[in-house]
Amino acid sequence: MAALPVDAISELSNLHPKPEHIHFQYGTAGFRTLGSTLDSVLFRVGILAALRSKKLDGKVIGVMVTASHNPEPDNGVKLVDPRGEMLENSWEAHATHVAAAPTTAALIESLSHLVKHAKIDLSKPARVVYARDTRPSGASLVKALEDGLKAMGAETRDAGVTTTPILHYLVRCMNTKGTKEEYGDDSEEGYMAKLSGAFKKLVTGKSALPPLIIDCANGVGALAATVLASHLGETLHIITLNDSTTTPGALNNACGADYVKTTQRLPPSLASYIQPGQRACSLDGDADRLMYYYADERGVFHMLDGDKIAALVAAFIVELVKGAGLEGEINVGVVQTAYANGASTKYLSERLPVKCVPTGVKHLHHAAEHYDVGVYFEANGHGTVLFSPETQERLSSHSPQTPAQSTAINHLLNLISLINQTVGDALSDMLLVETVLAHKSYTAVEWDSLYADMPNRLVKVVVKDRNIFKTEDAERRLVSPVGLQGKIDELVRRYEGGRSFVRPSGTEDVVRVYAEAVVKTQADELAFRVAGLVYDETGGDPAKRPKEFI
Ligand code: G16
Repeated sequence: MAALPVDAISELSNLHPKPEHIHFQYGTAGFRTLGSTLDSVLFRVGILAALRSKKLDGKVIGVMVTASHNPEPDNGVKLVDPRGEMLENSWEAHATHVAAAPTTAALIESLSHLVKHAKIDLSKPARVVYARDTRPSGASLVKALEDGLKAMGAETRDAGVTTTPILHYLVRCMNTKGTKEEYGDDSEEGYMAKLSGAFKKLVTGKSALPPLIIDCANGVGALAATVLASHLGETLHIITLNDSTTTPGALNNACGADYVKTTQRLPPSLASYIQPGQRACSLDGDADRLMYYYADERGVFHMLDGDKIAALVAAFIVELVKGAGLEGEINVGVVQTAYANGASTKYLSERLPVKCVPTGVKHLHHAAEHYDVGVYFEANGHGTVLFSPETQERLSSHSPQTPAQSTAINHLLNLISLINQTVGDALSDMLLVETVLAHKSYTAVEWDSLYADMPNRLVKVVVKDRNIFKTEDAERRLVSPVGLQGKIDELVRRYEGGRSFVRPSGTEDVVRVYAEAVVKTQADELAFRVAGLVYDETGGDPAKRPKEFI
């Protein structure tokens, strides 16, 4: 029976000591905090990735070094399971425990406990693929990760600087190579060829769309979007902006999907490029989120967020399923979170089954797996579409009765190749949106008119300890601090069409407040009032109370 390589771990662990007084926690999307504090975490994640691979009989595990939408000084790391999905829930607690060990001796003890508790056969091989985004802190954090992998004697592959969704794609490809579930060629080139090939087939015979502006958030998406553009050639004219990946401080700064969603504004850097009615989109720092938008003739900004993408895509897939003669046999459903705009939930639930789950792709992904075709999108633009294995099989083996049915089935099969089913993927989602727009001959304005958003506002509140905030009912209600939800309910009642909820962020050290109301000024007021309640209730320093909190 093989044992933990205690000597190698100890020797290398001493080079990566845990900083005192920092509590690392595996949150919504892995560990995420100031990059300069994460060295020990990366070393330990290397060990964890190897153990997870051993536990799964040598399947390839992914490690992505990124802090996605967060500002440049932040960084983070998350583990990717063999099918390209997020790390299994039960291992998040193991990861937190291992990262918390204060000393090398405590680390060995924590790892030994994990090996025993999870019944890991250490004689199995460990195979890990890893990548990072363009953050300046990434390179040294990868070195720490490599030390952890080395301590465990893992077989490794460095996928270099690439997007989060490409890393997820690689994991799935490597694990399915040579099987009947083969997902694609396990290279960035394979990813580009798969997506662009499917897109070209889907838009054959459709009128070319006007040029699309992509705001790359000055992140790794700029590199991938440029390669994709060359693969697409004439099929889709792409203009990439905000592609300064080496300019210090530029990443996600006044640009990117999160900026657009939270400020509900055009990135200022796009203002001189975008024509009235022209559609544009923003990626986030690691290209797993996507926001579309346009400015109208009067210069008024209109956002086409994850909810609008879900509405567009779900309706298109339902139409194709009907066209294929499979209505009633293949059921399409949608998964959202509490952040979904009330108008989108109303629009979608009048047409399809809709489920609400807590924030985090991992929750949406698992809920979407319960449908034959599960469309999941967070309002922030993070999402994808899942086709169950049975549905894929049924589509491949179905004999169409008419040429129209045959066309619809081909479109569905090509969509399966176009969509990155491992995780939300801004570039794949972008091609999906472009496909639907081309098929429906929609402009951004027509797409926007599917339903009118309820005015809404998202506010961040910095509190002493966000861990005291506990929620229930898919994060729509607070159970702790006790009594606060009652006060929020009391406020919400005073606003027409009012809705508001409070939850701790899993990626930033803040509490998020969301509010909706029939009138925009009322939505803003409700959000700031609730934010004020949160701030005061939790003992915020009155001198530092943001002045907009009413
Ligand atoms: C991550 C998660 C998303 C989540 C977002 C914000 O996105 O993958 O599912 O919506 O964080 O989470 P929170 O409100 O808990 O901070 P990303 O793009 O930052 O990796």
